[in-house]
Amino acid sequence: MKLFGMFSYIALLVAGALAASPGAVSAHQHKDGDTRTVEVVAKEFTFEPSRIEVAPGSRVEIKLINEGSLSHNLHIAGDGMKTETIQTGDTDTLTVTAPENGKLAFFCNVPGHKQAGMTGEIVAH
Ligand SMILES: [Cu+2]
Repeated sequence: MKLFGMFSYIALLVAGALAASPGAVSAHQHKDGDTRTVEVVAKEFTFEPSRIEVAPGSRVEIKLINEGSLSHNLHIAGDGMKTETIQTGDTDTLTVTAPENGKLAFFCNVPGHKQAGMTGEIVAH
């Protein structure tokens, strides 16, 4: 029974590896069970949490909540994905696909905020 379970697991891994080749995007869509929502609180001048650990290739919905007194947003470095700039008490969501390994850096692009410490990272591992 235990052995059979292991074979099933290996079969799933092999199936996943085959599916991942050219159709990487659709393979990830099959992992919808991996999509999770992470609430990130923005304040002056931090994101909490500033480090979000996710499964490689999984989809993560980031729900940005502004609990500060200034406007904030969340930009993914390098790929142009971002939330709206939101006011105190507002929220906005952004869905990102985690890298297969490595990390995605993010920051608030309201002038001066990144420099003041509003940075974070989504780490796949
Ligand atoms: Cu900000």
